[in-house]
Amino acid sequence: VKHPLMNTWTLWFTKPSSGKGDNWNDLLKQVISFDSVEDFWGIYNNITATSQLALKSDYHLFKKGVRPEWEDPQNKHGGKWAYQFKEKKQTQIDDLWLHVMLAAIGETVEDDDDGEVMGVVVNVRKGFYRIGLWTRTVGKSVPGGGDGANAGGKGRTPEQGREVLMRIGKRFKEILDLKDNEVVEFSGHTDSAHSGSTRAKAKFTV
Ligand code: M7G
Repeated sequence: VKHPLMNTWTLWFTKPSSGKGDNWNDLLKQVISFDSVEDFWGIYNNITATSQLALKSDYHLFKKGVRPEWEDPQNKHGGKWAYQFKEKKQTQIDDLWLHVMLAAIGETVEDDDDGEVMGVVVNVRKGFYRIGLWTRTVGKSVPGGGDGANAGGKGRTPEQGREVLMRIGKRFKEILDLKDNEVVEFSGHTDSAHSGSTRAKAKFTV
């Protein structure tokens, strides 16, 4: 008997660019989808550990039906919490990323009706790893919010929206096992898209 997850999740991989001609879409590949604890472990045990990936690789674990891109309709009003691990502690990053994935698929980052968590990401970069958690909103209500898992932001006041987002940020920080003085930053995807990079100005911090 398999233990079902609350959602079906899809693993994506960004392969490192081989040259100047590559664009984001050529590099981003869907790997596999799963909806049980057992299938997650089967996949996890058979893919390359983050610490063994080449520079500029990413893993993305997103709810099925959501592309791990700013442009996806379900992400375009959203943002992400992120932290950069500057010292490359290779053994640590594998544990951290595993914990983040388990928190995502085990739905322990948000409350049942938040509908905010879209997915989690790990980036392998020169000099650091970055782990991010993508949310549906930037802490205010969004147009066209649906039901159930799609209800993120619906009917919330700005204060409530902010609270949900901050709570998620705090839990994410705990999952990453960070100290009080290690700051996790939230930024909206529109800012990232405009600046052409993830290094957009942080809106909130925890
Ligand atoms: P990054 O991987 O988020 O951070 O973005 P980095 O700057 O530390 O490497 C790197 C680049 O990948 C961006 O400047 C974009 O060219 C591209 N990129 C990343 N994301 C998440 C997206 C996306 O969602 N959509 C598009 N079109 N490009 C993206």
